[in-house]
Amino acid sequence: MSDSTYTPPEVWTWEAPSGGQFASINRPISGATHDKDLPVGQHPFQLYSLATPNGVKVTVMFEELLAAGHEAEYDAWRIDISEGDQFGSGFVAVNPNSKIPALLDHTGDTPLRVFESASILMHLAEKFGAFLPKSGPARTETLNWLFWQMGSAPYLGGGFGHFYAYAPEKWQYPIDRFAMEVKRQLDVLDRQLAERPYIAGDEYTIADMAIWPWYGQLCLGRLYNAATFLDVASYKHVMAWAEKIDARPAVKRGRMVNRSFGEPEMQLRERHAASDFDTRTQDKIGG
Ligand SMILES: N[C@@H](CCC(=O)N[C@@H](CS)C(=O)NCC(=O)O)C(=O)O
Repeated sequence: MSDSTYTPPEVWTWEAPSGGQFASINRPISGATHDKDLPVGQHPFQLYSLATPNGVKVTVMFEELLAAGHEAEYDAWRIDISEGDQFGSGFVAVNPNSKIPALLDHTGDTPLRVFESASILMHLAEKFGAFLPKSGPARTETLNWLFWQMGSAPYLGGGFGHFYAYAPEKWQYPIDRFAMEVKRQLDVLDRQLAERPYIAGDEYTIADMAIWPWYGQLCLGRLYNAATFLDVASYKHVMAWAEKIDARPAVKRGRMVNRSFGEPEMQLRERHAASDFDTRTQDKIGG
């Protein structure tokens, strides 16, 4: 537990859990804690994930690829990070960093592991020639924003979200620090979106798919219950873009995959076929 009188020891040691949501899964070491193989389904792409913003990036990409007519059928298996599934030996073999999302691509001679959500988005975009311009300034600008997201969102999630919503107490110093940074980032996006319909230009790309689950859903009031606190309504261009992307059918489906919270009709805990959206949501199968 930290307070203003805390003096860091010379060498940090791992003591009692620090409290707050997710304290039980935080560890200072990497690697597997238990033996557990991953399930493998029938499709070329095996996704191991959860419907957090980082997970939603990839399920939206798969659903957009399928909607555009690409042969991107996939099995999506739910990794329950609150239960420590990310520390099973099979998962660690696919992502040594023990974070969702992780993908096994079985389309080649040997299964190829792909981890880090931006790496997965790029891998799929290049494989199918979709949602990433092939060359030139438009490609560079798309990658600029894709990597902007990867560098920026930890301030939103691990910084602001952690201290505003999950920490065991409310401390003004970290909340001020990260609220200021998140508002600055929203302003960056707002100025960019004032000039163009999508984040990297005229086309909907993997940059939108990476940024929307975080900043779009924050503006739609779905993250940390912080929309009023951050006055998201004042970022009018981000707001309009967030609503436009939210209205895409593939985005709605992508949000449902590997989801185990919220309205039962929005929860498709595992996805193995397109028909699962009609027949296997939690309101239909219960349990
Ligand atoms: N930079 C990674 C971040 C992934 C990440 O932080 N995933 C979280 C869920 S959103 C996770 O798996 N957390 C489990 C843990 O920290 O043990 C990516 O974009 O793929």
